[in-house]
Formats: sequence, structure tokens, C-alpha cells
Amino acid sequence: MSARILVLHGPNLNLLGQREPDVYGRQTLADINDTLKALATELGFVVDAVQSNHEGELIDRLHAAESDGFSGIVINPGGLTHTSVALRDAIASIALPVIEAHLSNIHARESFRHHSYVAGVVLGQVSGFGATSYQLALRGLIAHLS
Ligand code: CA2
Repeated sequence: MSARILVLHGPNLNLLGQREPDVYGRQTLADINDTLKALATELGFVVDAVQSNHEGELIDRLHAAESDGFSGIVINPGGLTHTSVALRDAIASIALPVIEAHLSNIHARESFRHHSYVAGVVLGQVSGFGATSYQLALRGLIAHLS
């Protein structure tokens, strides 16, 4: 059976493709997930994708990921990247490898986006390549797992 990877999308990412295309691109979340699932299949893995606007749900998914059968996680925490000690603690508390992905280059934007609470507890961060950031993060995670 193929190993499973969890892709977690945080708050407001359900709006992708509908607002702020100049910053976040024209692809919808469904487009991004379809591409990731196809790439995972090509590489012999399976992707399950979940979006939530609720910090607690993201934390619950992280806690359950190993017992739910996942081998690793790609997460775009959205705005929680810059605010959430609780999300950082949740990532630090699990044994699975986690990669942080951002559509935009958070280091080239407003100063409040420069700091990521999760960056210090993830395997790596990909930022600034639009929807391709997720694919690069997935490839990095799979290389780590393989
Ligand atoms: O660049 C990224 O992927 C971000 O994680 C996106 C977050 C932002 O707060 C981070 O600083 C960087 C925002 C996600 C909101 O997504 C929207 C998509 C379309 C329209 C409005 C918001």
C-alpha cells in the first residue's frame, strides 16, 4: 500500500482563485489539490488534503496524523504562521516530518509576515513559488521519506 501524506491548508485558503489573484494566483484550492494528488501518484504516494479556518481543527489533525496512517505532512498555516504558538507546539509534539509551504514569499512582504512561529519546528520551508511551493514541499518531503 502507498504511503500517505497529509496536506493541511489553513485559514482563508479556501478563497484561493476568487480574491487577490495578484498575490496568491488564479488557481483554486481544488486545482492545487488535484495537481498534488497527481504528483503524489506519479511518485508512488497518496495525498489527502484538508482545509480548515479553525486553529483547533488544524491542531487536532496534526495530533491524529500518525494514528490516521500518515507518514508526513505539508502545511500552509496561512495567517496562523505569524501568530500561533499553539500550532508550533502541536507540530513540535508530533514525530512526523512536517514541511511548511507558502504561496507568497513571506520574507518579501509586510514585516509582520517575516516571522514564522512554525519555521523552527519543521523540516523545511518553501515560500514564494505560488502553487508550485506545494509541489516543491511535497517533493522535499517524499525525498526525505524515501
Ligand atoms: O503565502 C501564503 O501562502 C500565506 O501563508 C497565505 C496567508 C498569509 O496570511 C501568509 O502571510 C502567507 C493568507 C491566506 C489567505 O488566502 C487568501 C486567498 C485568496 C484571497 C484572500 C486570502
